[in-house]
Amino acid sequence: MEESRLPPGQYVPRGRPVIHYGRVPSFRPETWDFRVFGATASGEEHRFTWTDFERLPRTSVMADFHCVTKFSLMGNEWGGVRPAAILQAAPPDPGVRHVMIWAEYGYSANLRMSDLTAQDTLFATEFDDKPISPDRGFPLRIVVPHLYAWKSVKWVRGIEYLLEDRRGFWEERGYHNIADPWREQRYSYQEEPGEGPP
Ligand SMILES: Nc1nc2c(c(=O)[nH]1)N[C@H]1C(S)=C(S)[C@@H](COP(=O)(O)O)O[C@H]1N2
Ligand SMILES: [Mo]
Repeated sequence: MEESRLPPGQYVPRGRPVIHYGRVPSFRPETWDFRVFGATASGEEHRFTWTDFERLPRTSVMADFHCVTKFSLMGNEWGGVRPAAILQAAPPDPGVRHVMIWAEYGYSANLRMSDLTAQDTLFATEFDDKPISPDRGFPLRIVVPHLYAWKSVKWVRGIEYLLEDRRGFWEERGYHNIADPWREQRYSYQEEPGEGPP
């Protein structure tokens, strides 16, 4: 593996580990929805059904992915929907600089708007040209390859637009608010002033 592709302190494991907290949820297309709420431009919540979601324009992203426990998965191909398509269909208030990505069972991760709109960030429904497997986030996960992988929330169910930054599940439990693997931003004690909410 090219060394330049591996952030400091990371290694390439054998196989492709799957990890998450809690159990794998089941998917029911009739009841599944994707909610966009919080500081929307209209003040209203937007709701996408699975059918609505499937109609959004699609693209693919090839990217590596770095877990804070130090393994990296290299060269993954994801297919899905760019966050821009959702921001367009359900626009945020102009003051929104942060979002919370919400998943089944209340798992969450916060992102800066600039990380959500980064060119490699994707709401993925496919992994290596097949629907994502249930344990990797079926039917929908976000991939944010330029941040540690706990921000790549599996089983996503919505976005909350935030006027002020707020910590997600692992960010509240001692992990870094920004989580850039190239700067080894692993833990919240490493945060510089301005990198996280008080
Ligand atoms: N909903 C949810 N998403 C999650 C997690 C989780 O516990 N719940 N774990 C995160 C962590 S810590 C990692 S490393 C990646 C692992 O993704 P993988 O199982 O596809 O390797 O998923 C992330 N997304
Ligand atoms: Mo992780």
